[in-house]
Parts: sequence; structure tokens; C-alpha cells
Amino acid sequence: MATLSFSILRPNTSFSSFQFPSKNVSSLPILLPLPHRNTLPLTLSAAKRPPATSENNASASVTVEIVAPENNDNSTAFVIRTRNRLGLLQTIMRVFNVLGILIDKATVDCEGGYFIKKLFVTDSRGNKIDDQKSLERIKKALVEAIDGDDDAAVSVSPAARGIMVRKPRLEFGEEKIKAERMFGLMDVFLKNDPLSLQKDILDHVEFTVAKSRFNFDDFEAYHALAHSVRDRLIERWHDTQIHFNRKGPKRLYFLSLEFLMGRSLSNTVINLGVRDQFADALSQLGFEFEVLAEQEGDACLGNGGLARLSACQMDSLATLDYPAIGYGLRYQYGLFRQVILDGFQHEQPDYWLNFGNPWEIERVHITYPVKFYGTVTDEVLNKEKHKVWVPGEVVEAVAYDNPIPGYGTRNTIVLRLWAAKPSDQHNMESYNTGDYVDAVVNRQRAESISSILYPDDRSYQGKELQLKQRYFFVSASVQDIIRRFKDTHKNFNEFPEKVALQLNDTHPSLAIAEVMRVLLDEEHLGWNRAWDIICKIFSYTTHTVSSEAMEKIPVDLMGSLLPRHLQIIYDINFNFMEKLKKMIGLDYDRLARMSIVEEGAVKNIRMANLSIICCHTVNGVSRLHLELLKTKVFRDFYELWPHKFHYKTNGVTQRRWIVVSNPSLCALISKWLGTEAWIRDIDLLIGLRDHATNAELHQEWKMELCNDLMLVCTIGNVQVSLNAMFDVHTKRIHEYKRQLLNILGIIHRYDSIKNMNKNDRKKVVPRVCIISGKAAPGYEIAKKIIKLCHVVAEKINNDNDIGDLLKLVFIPDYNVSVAELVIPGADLSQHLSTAGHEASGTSSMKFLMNGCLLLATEDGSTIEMIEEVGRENMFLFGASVNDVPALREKGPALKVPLQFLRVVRMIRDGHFGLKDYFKSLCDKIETGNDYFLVGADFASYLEAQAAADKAFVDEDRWTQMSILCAAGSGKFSSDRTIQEYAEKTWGIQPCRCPS
Ligand code: NBG
Repeated sequence: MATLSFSILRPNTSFSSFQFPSKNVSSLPILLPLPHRNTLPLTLSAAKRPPATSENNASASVTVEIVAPENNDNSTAFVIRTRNRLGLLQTIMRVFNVLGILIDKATVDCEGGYFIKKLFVTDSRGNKIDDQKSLERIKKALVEAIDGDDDAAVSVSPAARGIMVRKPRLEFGEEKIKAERMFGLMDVFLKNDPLSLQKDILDHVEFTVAKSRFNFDDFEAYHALAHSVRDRLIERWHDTQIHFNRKGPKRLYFLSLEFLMGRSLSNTVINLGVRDQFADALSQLGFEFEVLAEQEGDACLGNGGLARLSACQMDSLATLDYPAIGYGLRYQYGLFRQVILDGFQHEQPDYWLNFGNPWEIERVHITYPVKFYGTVTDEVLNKEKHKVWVPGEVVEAVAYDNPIPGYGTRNTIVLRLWAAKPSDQHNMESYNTGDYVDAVVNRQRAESISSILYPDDRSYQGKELQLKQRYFFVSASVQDIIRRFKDTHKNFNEFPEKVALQLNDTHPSLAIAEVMRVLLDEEHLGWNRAWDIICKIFSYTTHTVSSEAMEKIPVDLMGSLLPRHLQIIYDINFNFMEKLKKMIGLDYDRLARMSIVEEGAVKNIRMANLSIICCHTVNGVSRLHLELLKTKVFRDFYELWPHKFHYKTNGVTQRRWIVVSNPSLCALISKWLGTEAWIRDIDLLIGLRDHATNAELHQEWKMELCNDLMLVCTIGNVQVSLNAMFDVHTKRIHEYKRQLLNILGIIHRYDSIKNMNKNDRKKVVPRVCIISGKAAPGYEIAKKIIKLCHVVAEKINNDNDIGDLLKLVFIPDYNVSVAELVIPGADLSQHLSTAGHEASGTSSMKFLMNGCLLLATEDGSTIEMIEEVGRENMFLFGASVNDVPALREKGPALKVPLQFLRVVRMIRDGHFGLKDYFKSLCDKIETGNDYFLVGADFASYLEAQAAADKAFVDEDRWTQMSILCAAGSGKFSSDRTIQEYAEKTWGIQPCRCPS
């Protein structure tokens, strides 16, 4: 960044030579106490009309007016109208202080939530400031300083902290030196030359990690490194925030209960464009960047596809310069760690914060109270009746900010995660009754709300703690969103033009009732206006294909925990039902299906129905998924509101999944495309097609594919051959994802090899089969599949007769980092879901980008991949989505191949041991019982496998297919997905921070 020059006011010089550096205005250390100042007389007067400001023009959070001195008066008044917040006065004082301006007098008027501060000032010698240019510069400096300080606005009322106005007393010369020093220190960005980086890292070793410079290990070095990277991240984040605040664009608020971020270091330095600089600086100190990067643990704040998708989408939002904020929960325990003991899955808590998390910034001043339980009463205000929720418990939500840098841009957005802390506002009673210890212990329990991530990825347990967690997250986020809006707006007229709220599945759908409650009960907008706003701001994406998996909350539970929300949901439902009756008549079955309230032994609130009714858009995650939503899952709603239903095919970020995890492929692609521009503009990948038959590229491509998977297998104590095909199947373990089909296929391969003569064996393509994935702790069948995988591996891997021809490796504890290791090295990857069950699938996209061939069913987004890369470059098999119902209909009459019966029989007969244990697993795929059609698809699965073997021995063909897969993967970048959402669903525009 260029250093901007400035000079401070000198006697007899005007302000015209003063230039505020763009960076440092906002970075003024506004919370520092100002020493040696006197308190000024402060007048607080009753509410007056604020200076006329047009609400439509309220993109700036502050207005400053200059009032020229009257008659003999010397002082010019600056009238600042803004929403009050902690630190505001210090900010203002600091600006005047820095500019060497004296304050004679100050008054504060209140108007609603706004404060009008009038400050009467003179220059440093007590003279009138009448030069118009200087006055305008002061005004600009004030606006920038106040506007840029977005998050100084917190829930703590300023009254609680006391308002003080102080008068600078420093001599002019002293003032000037201080100001010059401060600007001198703050107007340049941290430097990225090796020496500066080394100094920063070592400073962090000494002062952040508190280790001596001569005695720190790799882990401590990683922390110091991470902190120095974070410093650079924060600079950009500040600039981005200031820029957004100045421009006042419509913002996207992305609400998701899960984010699978994985590691941050490598991704961050690459996006910031400082990876090589850091690597060089470290190597001169005797450290290797990669070794330190390995020290970082994964942030696993999510279960599977949905959560990793959120992380990819945050990367794209930042890269494409969209003004967005992600909201989530800061679980203390992430997704459980999978430990395999004797082939069985065991779960261990993932206390990921144990060693500190250098990537987050705790915002102790950004806290909101979140209410639970209690009762709802009526209150009359201005002759109108209002509902008042009197809570039974209050918990405090504290913000933890995780900056997310974009690639090739200054823009850095934030993922704000909430943690629960006991509130000061409640339970005073027990303190007073002397039950001090119990009261403190009870308060401590509040923290459990955000402590654990529920490990089921597709069922809602209806547990009180789970509902509490969801509301806690929603309430804090909504308060933060409304606070930010109100900072710059007097009323809610512009709310829908400035706010888009995205519900990532139904998990955050309580936000609908919460915004409604705030607008009705706290802002007193009245039902019609509030409802109108709701219908314009919310959009919803579903990640599920089955109606059974849709989230339901027992009415009793909701009534006790969130009594006011239940009332509001009932009211929404009543209005909807009345409207619906007029539209479709008295079709009671359909009315019952579409109602938000499900009647039955246990009455439930259907969160999906609530979401569809209140959101302007319902998105599926692939084209096929939308078809299923329209024709099955949400058919009733689709027939009513076809315009609401859309799809945005999922995507993944090429930054994480090629640039970070496969640097050699990244370099190769850039070399052959002659540019790195594809990292931001993925469509350019198509250019690889022009070289798909180029022998030189083939040679380099093959070299690149020799990979780290060898290492992984060796770690798993399985010796594998480098010539083998590395065949990978990684995802959560589910019956519908059919890992069982893969294992049965492996048994079949094993059995076939065993029965082959020597000559035939020579033709067998050696395979290394890798399976990895976690089973939900209560999902017995999935756990049996893991055990089956282990017993089969045990048998095959120890069979000398088989040797290198077949190996099976289960990699424990699948997470983002494991995926980063495995995906670049895979030759073939398997995506075996029964057609119609995978909403989209995203791991397939990562494999595809990395030039890995896919063996897959025509399900989810695979259908769109076929269009992009061509059927001939994939190994497709299995029943199509249209065939599935008819096959199921056949029941026990369904024909299954003999090979299938044989391999199931081998398990039943105890060929791999534990025959009783696996009985229930085998029963599940018995003809007539086989809901996921493992038997029905078996023959075609084996054919696809044979086709893969055949293609693999033809190296040129295989390499060409691999290049074409990468070349055709452009559509599956989350950049494309996010752009579609931005344009078609959220209505947001890029807001690029100047470099
Ligand atoms: C998953 C679907 C996948 C889809 C991802 C992302 C959940 C609950 N659902 O098919 O099963 O790719 O969401 O949309 O994780």
C-alpha cells in the first residue's frame, strides 16, 4: 500500500494540506483512555427533532452538519447525529485531538435510539475555524472514523458506562508529535519482506506464545506464524468493513448451524497472496512451512456435506467481493473423533479449542442476551396492545469472529460464531437468598448451550438442548443484524433492500419467528408490515431429499421454551390456512399436509413448511433435487407457488480443493493454460481440453498423479504397489450412500481372484481400495458397515495368495484434512447413492476437479457432470431415478445376480468371522427388504468396475479422460453457485474494497 502523506495543522496553516490516510482513520485506537484531559460541561436535553436527514439516503450511519459561529462567538459547531454506542465519544474526541482542535462545549440530545451531539470547537489556539475546506476535512474525518467503527456498537447501553466529554489540554507541539507518531505507525500495512515476517513471527513467539526465542517447538512456531498471518488478515478485514459501511450495500446474512472449515493456515496465506513470502521467511529461520502447517488441527464444526458446502460458500462470497456475514455456533466440541479399535468405531470428544484457536477474535463487547422459557403477557403502549415476553432464563451470547479472506481481492469477510456465557441479568434472586454457590454453578450451565455439535447429519432429535442451541444462535444473529441495520436507519422501510437472510436448511428457521417477534413486540410495526418484511427477506435452501428427514419440533417443547414464538407460528399458520382454503377449497388432506402444525399423538411444528411459507425462494442443490422437490417432497407447495422453487447446483472452491491441497496440479494447470486466472475464473479450465491429447501434457499429468496415497496406506500398515489403481470412497457412512455395495464388490473381486488361474491373474489390475467416513454414534447399521470393512480388509490384506492385486484400507477419522490428502491422489472415486437419494453430492466435484475419474450412479449433481464431461469419461451404473420405484415395487420378486447372492452368503456363513453380528446387516439387503437396491444394482456395478479396469490399463485413454474431467469441472465451483444465489435469490451486488 502506498503511504499517504499528511501534515498536521500548524499555527497559521490551513487544514487544506491535511490528508487522512485511508487506512488509519478507522484504526484509531479509540478505546484508549485519553490522559490528562478535563471534563467539559455536558448538557443533556429532551428529545428534539433530529436534523432533517432523508431515510432513503441513510446509507451512512452518521450525519455531520457544520454550524458556523454566531456573532461574537468563536466556536464552530459540529452536529453529529448517529446511533449511540460504546466508544463513540472516544472516537470523536480522538479525531479532534489528532487534528489539534479544542472543544469548548458539548451538548447531547436524544431522539429515539439516536443521539445528536453538538460539539463547539476552535482551533488549537482558540481561534475560529472558518476555512471551508478545513471544515469539510474535519467533517470527512469524523464521518470516516465513526462510520468505520461498525462493531463498536454493542448491546451495552452507553448510559451504563457513563458519558464523558473531555477537553484536550496538551500543548500544540506535543499534540502534533503524538499525532504524527500515531499516523506514522498506523498508515502502512504490515510488511511482507522476509525480515519483517521473521520479526513478526518471533515477536509472536515471545509475546503471544510466551516462549523464549531460543526455545520453542514446531507447535509453538505454528501458533506464532498463525498469529502473524492473522494480523494481516485483520488489516484487510478492517478495510473491508469500513468500505462496506461507507457504501451501505445490501448484505447477505448466511445462517448455518454448521461450518466445516478444516485448517486455516494454508488457505489463508494463499488467499492473501503471501504463502511464498512466509515460506521463505521461515526457511531462513530453519523452519518448513509445510511442517508447521501440519501442526494445525481441523475446525470440525459440522457433520458432512451441508457443513463443508457452507465453508466453500464463505470462500466464494469473500472472493467475489459480496458483502456477506456468516453466522454460526462456536461449539466447544466439534464433530466427534472417530477412533477404530479392533475394527469398531468409537467416538471421542473433539475438544478442538484445547490448544487455543489463533484464527478467532473474541469480541467481548459484542454480546446479546438470549431469552428462554417464561410467559407472555399483554401490555398497552400508546393505546395499543402489545405482547411482552417475560423470560424465565437469560443467557449471554458472545461473538467470536473468524475472518475469511477472498482470493485476489482485499475483501475479507467474517464468520461470526456465538458462544454461550452466563448472563448477569438473571437469577439475582438466588444470590440474594444466599444460595451463592448453587447459583454460580447453575449459571455455569448456560455455557453448555453452545458446547456440543449434534453428530447426526440427517435427523432431528427434538431434544430440549438442541432446540435451545438453535434458538440461541438465531436470536443472537438476529439481534446483531437488526442492530447493524438500525445503526444507519431510522425505521424499517428499507429493511428488505438492505438485508437478505439465507437459511441453510431448516436448522436456523426459527429466525423467521424471531424476526417477526422483534418487529411486532419490540419495534411495534404491526402484523401486516412485519409479515410483508418477512416475506421479502428470507430464502431457504434444503439439502435433503426425503420428507421423513424434515425437521419437526414438538409443540409442547416449543411452547415451554419459546412461548411467544409458538404463538407467532400459530398465527402465521392460521393466516396461511385461511388463505389456502380460499385457494384450494376444503381439501382437508391437503390442508393437513401443508399446515405448519402436524396433528397426531405428538403435535409437531414442521419447520420445512414454515420455511416454505415464509421464504420468497426455496432452493434445491441440484437440478434433479429440484425435480424431486417439485414432484414429491414439496409437491403441494410447488403446485401452489411454482415461482418460489429454484435450484442452484452446489459447488466447491477450487482454492481449497486444488490450489491448497494439490499445489503440483495447480502449477500444471496454470502452466498449460498460461495463466493463474482460473483460480478466480474457473471457466477457464475448459482450456485444458485443447491439450487433452498432447503427449507432453500426458507425461506431466501422469507424474502429477503419482501421489501421497502410498504414504497414507503405509501409515495404515498396508504395503501397496505404486502401479495399483487407487480407488477411493469417502463420505459419511449411510445405507443410501451404499458403502456396503463397495465392500460387496471388493469381496467379489477377492473371490474372483482366488478362483483365477495364474494367467488370468496376470491380467488383473491391482487395486488399492480406500474407504473412509464416520457413522453417526447411534446408527447401528452404519457402524456394522465399518466393522465389515475391517474384517474384510483383515482377510484380504493378509492373504499372501492375493499379494498386491487387492488391498483394502479404512482411513479413520475422515475430515477436511484427510480429504485434502486423499482426493489429489485418487485415480477413481466412488459415488454410489441409490438414485434419488443424494440431493447433490459435493465430494464428487472435488475429485473431478483433481482429474479423478468417477464411478457413479446417475444421482444428484452427477447428472449435470455427465453433461459437462461426457458419459464416455465416466463409469456410470445402476437404476435411474425413474426406475427405482418400479424396482422397489417388485419386492421379493426382484431378480438379483448370483454373484450378489454368493458374496452375501460368504458373510452370512462367517467367511470373515462374526456371522451373528453381521446377520442384521445381511437381512437389510435380503431380496424384498433391500430398500436401497444393493442387489438390484450389483450386476451393473460390477460391469462399471470392469470398464474402469479396462480403461486403466490403457494409460493414454485414462490420462485423457482424467484431463477432460478436470477441464469439464468448471461448473462445479462454488463461485458459480454463489453468483447465481447473489443474482437470482439474494439480490446482492459485489462491493469491492479498493486495493
Ligand atoms: C447434504 C446432502 C448432499 C449435499 C449436501 C450439500 C446434509 C444434511 N445434506 O447431497 O446429503 O451435497 O448436503 O448440499 O448434509
